[in-house]
Amino acid sequence: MEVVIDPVTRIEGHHGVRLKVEDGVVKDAHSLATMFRGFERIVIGRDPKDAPILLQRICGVCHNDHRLASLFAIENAAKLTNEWGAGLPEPAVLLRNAIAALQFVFDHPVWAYALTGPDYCDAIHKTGLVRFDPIVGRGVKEAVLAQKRLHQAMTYIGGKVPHIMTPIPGGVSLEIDANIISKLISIVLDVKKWALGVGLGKTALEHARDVAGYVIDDVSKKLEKGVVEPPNDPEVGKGLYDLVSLILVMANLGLKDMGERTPTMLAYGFLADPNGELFFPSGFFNGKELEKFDYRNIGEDVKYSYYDDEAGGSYVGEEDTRKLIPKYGKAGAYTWAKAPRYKGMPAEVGPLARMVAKGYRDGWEVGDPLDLRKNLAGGRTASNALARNIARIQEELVLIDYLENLLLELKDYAGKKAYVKYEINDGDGVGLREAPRGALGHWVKIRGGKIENYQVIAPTTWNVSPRDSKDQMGPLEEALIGTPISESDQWNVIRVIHSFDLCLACTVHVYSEKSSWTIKI
Ligand code: NFE
Repeated sequence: MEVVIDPVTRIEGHHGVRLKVEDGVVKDAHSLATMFRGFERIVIGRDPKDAPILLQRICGVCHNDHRLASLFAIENAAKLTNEWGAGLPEPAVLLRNAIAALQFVFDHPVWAYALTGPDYCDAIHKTGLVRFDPIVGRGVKEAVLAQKRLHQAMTYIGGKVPHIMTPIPGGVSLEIDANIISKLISIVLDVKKWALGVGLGKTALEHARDVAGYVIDDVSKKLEKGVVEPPNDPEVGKGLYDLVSLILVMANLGLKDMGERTPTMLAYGFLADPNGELFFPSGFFNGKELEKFDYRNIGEDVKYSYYDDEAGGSYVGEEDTRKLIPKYGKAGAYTWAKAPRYKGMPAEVGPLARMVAKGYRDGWEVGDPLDLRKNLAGGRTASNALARNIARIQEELVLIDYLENLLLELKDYAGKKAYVKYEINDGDGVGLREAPRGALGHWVKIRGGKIENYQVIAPTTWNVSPRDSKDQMGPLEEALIGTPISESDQWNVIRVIHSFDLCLACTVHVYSEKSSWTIKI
């Protein structure tokens, strides 16, 4: 039978899935982005310095990510910076990194507590693991209080939230003030205490290893005996340790391999220091090994998207934005998302892809709870819902450490200039970074002081991608195949979808229930 879940809830934006179900499992899946988004068209013909302000409105969640990606692209076109934003005065690079990391540390708990957490509520009771109740009760309250503090911190250096205002073309409209940085450090230490649920004796990274170790040592062994219990530590049971419960509940439900797909994964890299060294490296895992990343391999296919067939291209930087013409009702098409491809292949983006790229470069220092390294080297998949959930939790902890160190470093730059004045008339630029949901890229062509062409690929576009001209499914579509589903229980499908933490607002703006129409722009 066909099962349609539309809208999918507890995501950002508008999404649906159309599933073919046989013998209680998903046999085929179509991922539906149900809104059109025309932001790239909006900036054509404008002053490039307007683009970051307009394009950050793509999303109220990752507003700073789009603002920064757009700034990177126009500063790159002006030959001030590389594609990752390195090249500006040091305080500007570091302040932008602090804003970005604060956003990540804010955003992952939204996913954990508000978006996917409730997927596991009934399972918590079914498996008898009621100690995990924090996810739906006390934990949510504590997470909201921690998030309030993180937004205060972002406001100190971003001006306001959402839609921060201080990063501007050429740097940041703010000098580093030692008192403000001290306030930020105190907030981050409070958040760290919340996240770890214990004293501050260990780094968050050490805790991340503990989390990873706990999963390796205990879950697989204890699963053989039956039920997996939470860590037996009186201090555990607050903050992100609650999130370990997601992993444990999944394991207890026997969902270890759910949401699996061919492990093609892409990371653009993120958090360049003033010398250009990336804290999160770039890389493309082609299903067998990690390849060096080259953004010129990124193209977009529109065979199954509601756009004119000319709207795609083999290199996104050469696509013509004026050809982004909506064609609702196009034969065969089923979504407003395009199909981004790397060397012609679909690729999953997000914390798991970042952890894989970082693991290859840095020796899996954050722990390798699911034997990703062994699985990937052995040709087995390591891309599944459990791995995505673990990676997001680990990344939260890794970034709390990063923030703490960065803020201490920033104190030394008090009173130093964080801005360089420049003009741009002609140039092509690329802005690459990672947003919480994955790899984010902005591409711009500037002629005669105006934007001639602009392209954005948001992380969720990669993950909710439809099929392409070679009929290769998008990552979420493939991950849904094989998921158990019944008339009374569709939770597993939702759990798989939420493991990608989708944001359709970033992906696709105009909605109509009419069956056939064309938007005139
Ligand atoms: Ni709208 Fe976003 C993030 C970006 S979407 S939330 O993270 O960029 O995938």
